[in-house]
Amino acid sequence: MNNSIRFFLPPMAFCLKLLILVSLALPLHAQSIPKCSKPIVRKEWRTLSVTERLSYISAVQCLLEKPAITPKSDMPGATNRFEDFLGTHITQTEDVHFAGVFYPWHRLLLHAYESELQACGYKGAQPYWDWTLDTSSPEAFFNSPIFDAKTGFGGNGDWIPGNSTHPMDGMFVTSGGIDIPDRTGGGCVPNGPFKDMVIHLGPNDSVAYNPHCVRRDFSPSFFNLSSMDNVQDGMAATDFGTFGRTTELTFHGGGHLGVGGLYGTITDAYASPGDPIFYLHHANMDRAWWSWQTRDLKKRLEDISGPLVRFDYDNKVAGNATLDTLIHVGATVNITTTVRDVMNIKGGRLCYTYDKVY
Ligand SMILES: *[C@@H]1O[C@H](CO)[C@@H](O)[C@H](O)[C@H]1NC(C)=O
Ligand SMILES: *[C@@H]1O[C@H](CO)[C@@H](O)[C@H](O)[C@H]1NC(C)=O
Ligand SMILES: *[C@@H]1O[C@H](CO)[C@@H](O)[C@H](O)[C@H]1NC(C)=O
Ligand SMILES: *[C@@H]1O[C@H](CO)[C@@H](O)[C@H](O)[C@H]1NC(C)=O
Ligand SMILES: *[C@@H]1O[C@H](CO)[C@@H](O)[C@H](O)[C@H]1NC(C)=O
Ligand SMILES: [Cu+2]
Repeated sequence: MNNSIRFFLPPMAFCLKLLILVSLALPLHAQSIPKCSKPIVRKEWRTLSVTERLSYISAVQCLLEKPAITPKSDMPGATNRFEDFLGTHITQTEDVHFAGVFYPWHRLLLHAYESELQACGYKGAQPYWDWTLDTSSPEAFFNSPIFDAKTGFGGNGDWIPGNSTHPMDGMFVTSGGIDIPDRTGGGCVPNGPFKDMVIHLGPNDSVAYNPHCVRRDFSPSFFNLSSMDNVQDGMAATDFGTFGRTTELTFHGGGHLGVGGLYGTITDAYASPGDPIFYLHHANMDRAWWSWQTRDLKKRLEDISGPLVRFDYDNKVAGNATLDTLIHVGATVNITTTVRDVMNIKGGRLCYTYDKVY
């Protein structure tokens, strides 16, 4: 040590200062990533108190009453804040399904929706619907607390005849041509806080102004795709590509086709977020992904793949999604970020967790 340094710092103090500098440097570095010390906890719908359930429902109704932010020139039909989210799903459907960003994109959408509910005074976290609690029988499914007429989202629609090749006059087949032999409904939401709820975008990929009711068409055998067997099968996947590709068809399909059948809103590949249940279904999708991630967290916080172009699993058209692939949710929140930014639900822009994992 030379004399000039010794002049300012006696040797002992110099060592101390080094120690302080080193110990400061570590937390400073960590601080550059926003800290998530108190994640909000997402819980299963039926485990919320009645008051909590009603406050969630009120917040959704608040979104339905707030004016849309999306410009009419982009989306002539978008009429309220709830439909800003519906619209961003409609316009991006073909980029974010059967593609690598399927799970990350929906994680971002759910986070944005959850924040918007909180801006409406909701104090909790986005609840999820664990379908595996309801697949044991058709009765269990029909009587799920999620469909409760007072403390839930209302039940099945009235019976409307028809099939995929011969729908009833004036009815739009939302299932994309899939026939649903054991469907049971098709009518508008018959009861509960969302009775006869009207959306103004859709069906299918239309963002024109088209008021129509939200429909349900319960189909027990399709709902069974969301069974615990299929969840366990997904959990057994050893890489994200297999996990994503398999489960988008199995338990993801179960929630959509089981509740939406042939005519229902949530069956619609584009306009499914027109049914408020969509967000509880997709919260459980996100929980399934997180459950899978936590089984080998260090590795799976970075494991992403799957085609950039939908259905291009053999990469004939383009490559795979990576951590640097951009995802976007607009216009309500207008977030553009990378897949990397949503890999960890307790880091980056996200700060939530689940009370239970699979
Ligand atoms: C799902 O399948 C099981 C086994 O076949 C059956 O017992 C059960 O009733 C089915 N559940 C529904 C909702 O149809
Ligand atoms: C659909 O309905 C039409 C008219 O009732 C019937 O002729 C046809 O066989 C049905 N198709 C299927 C696949 O059930
Ligand atoms: C839904 O929209 C897609 C994309 O424009 C189109 O290919 C498909 O034919 C539409 N489906 C129906 C039933 O109109
Ligand atoms: C894309 O990801 C899949 C797994 O999802 C993998 O099998 C395939 O090799 C990857 N393709 C490229 C070009 O990296
Ligand atoms: C969204 O944000 C981007 C910049 O991040 C901006 O260019 C764009 O105009 C914004 N869009 C809307 C609808 O606000
Ligand atoms: Cu979707």
